Amino acid sequence: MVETTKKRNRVFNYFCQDEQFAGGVAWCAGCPMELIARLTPKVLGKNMIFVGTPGCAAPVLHGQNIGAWHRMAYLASVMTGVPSKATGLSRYYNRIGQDATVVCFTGDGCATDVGFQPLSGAAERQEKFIYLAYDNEGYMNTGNQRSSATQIGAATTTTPVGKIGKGKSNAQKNMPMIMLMHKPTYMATATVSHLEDFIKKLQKAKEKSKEGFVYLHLFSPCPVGWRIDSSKVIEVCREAVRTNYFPLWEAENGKPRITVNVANPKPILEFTKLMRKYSHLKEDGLAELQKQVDERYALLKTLVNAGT
Ligand SMILES: Cc1ncc(C[n+]2csc(CCOP(=O)(O)OP(=O)(O)O)c2C)c(N)n1
Ligand code: SF4
Ligand SMILES: [Mg+2]
Repeated sequence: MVETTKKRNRVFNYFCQDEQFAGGVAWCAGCPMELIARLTPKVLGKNMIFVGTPGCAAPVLHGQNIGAWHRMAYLASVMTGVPSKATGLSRYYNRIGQDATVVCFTGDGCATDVGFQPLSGAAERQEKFIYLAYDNEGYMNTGNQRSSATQIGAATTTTPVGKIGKGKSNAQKNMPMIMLMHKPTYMATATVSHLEDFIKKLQKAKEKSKEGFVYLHLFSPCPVGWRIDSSKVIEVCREAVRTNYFPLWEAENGKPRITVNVANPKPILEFTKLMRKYSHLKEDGLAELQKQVDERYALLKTLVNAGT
């Protein structure tokens, strides 16, 4: 109990300090990406530069007309070039000896599809910056189209549910695992229901980005596209962890470790019932989704146990 209170106070303290964003910004009510964006500079400190791409983060990170929504340095990039821009920036600051933490802040569509090649290249070269992908499992800013991060069975505007369509017919690309195979200096998955865990990972990310490439994969459900009540978004994140839909783990130099152990994972229905994205799934659809979740978790456990 005392430990839990201490943890809550540590998180609370972070939220009270040095707010870099305006009080009200143009993100939808309940969007966890806002929480991720607000918390990141509080932990990483002021010497950070956001490099962003078109997507839901952009309207606020870019600013509107001549007004800014935040006080940080920001560089806008095309979706295909964000790690290349970050490479130039971080190399330049290293060359002149100036302390700077360069953070790519992109959606899953950019990370897993449109901008994957330069991300893979930067990871392979061990460029010294942080790549943070907020994963809302689709192209949300353009109208909830499926991306390769969209999970099997999910209803989106390009995988609709009707007489013929039954949601996405193939499984989600296992992006954290793909990035693990690049052996980044540090990588982690995180979400906003477990802020203490996220904060520790951000602190480690900052330190490790001085040595090489860092990848952070943030589970960030979209209340609009997933059709979740705004007040239930944190619960959705928590249930994603408790069902192993989104396990929380980290890896240093390719060696994975689970950071939040779930002793008795709940069935996937406890997660899917909180949103309309999966509300059409019957027994067979849920079984297929459960199979995906179990297979992925088993793979992760095998790699953890092998000390890969
Ligand atoms: C090369 C390229 N392709 C397509 C687009 C159109 N586009 C703008 S925002 C966006 C959605 C990006 O999705 P994601 O990266 O997942 O971010 P989200 O909108 O979900 O926050 C797309 C496809 C673009 N700007 N550039
Ligand atoms: S559409 Fe979804 S991801 Fe985009 S800002 Fe709104 S809630 Fe967030
Ligand atoms: Mg997205």
